[in-house]
Amino acid sequence: MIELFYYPTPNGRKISIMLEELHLDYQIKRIDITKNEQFSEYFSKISPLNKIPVIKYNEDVVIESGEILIYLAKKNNFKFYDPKYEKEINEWLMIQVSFVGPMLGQLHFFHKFNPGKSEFAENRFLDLGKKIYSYLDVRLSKFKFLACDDYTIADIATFPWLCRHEWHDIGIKNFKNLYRWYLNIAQRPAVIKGYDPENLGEKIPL
Ligand SMILES: N[C@@H](CCC(=O)N[C@@H](CS)C(=O)NCC(=O)O)C(=O)O
Repeated sequence: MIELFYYPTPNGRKISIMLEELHLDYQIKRIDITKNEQFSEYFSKISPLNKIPVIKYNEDVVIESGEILIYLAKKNNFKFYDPKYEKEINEWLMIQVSFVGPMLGQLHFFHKFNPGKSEFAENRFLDLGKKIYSYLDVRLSKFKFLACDDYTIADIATFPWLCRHEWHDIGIKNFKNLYRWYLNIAQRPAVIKGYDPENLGEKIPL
């Protein structure tokens, strides 16, 4: 049985969605980051940077969401990680972990949770958020999914960040290719299940 150290954030949901897509049995180990449980002695031994997600898969402990997605895909016959598109999948996965997640994460901190604390930071991350929506929209005007015309781990990594679109106030519906991609992924049964693996009644915002 796979153990998923998880909290319902975009990074956590990437992995619950992947596990659902692969039809794997897994057990959620909730690490409540709002209560600083990530800093407990127990979890510090598992996660060197005190971050979720982490998986335990037999003898392996795997950290970092991008690597966890690659690891799970490789263990499962390269599902959602077709070697034919490895370069493009890695590119868009790296774009997610190095840019989309960190910048939208800062937008959440300043625009959603601390408005009025720093006009400079709010404007900077709102501007970067708009750029991200625009870059993704252009890419999705050329391909059905981010890396190619197939659904891959690059989409699985990026989708949960766009699920916070109501927090961003950028207007996802104005980005026609991005919104088409978003609605397509949002209706996948594994995504709906993986978005709320604890059955808390959380729904993907459309
Ligand atoms: N680069 C990491 C980022 C993971 C991350 O930032 N996790 C957040 C939740 S979304 C976390 O655990 N934050 C707790 C903390 O930093 O104290 C990944 O992609 O897995």
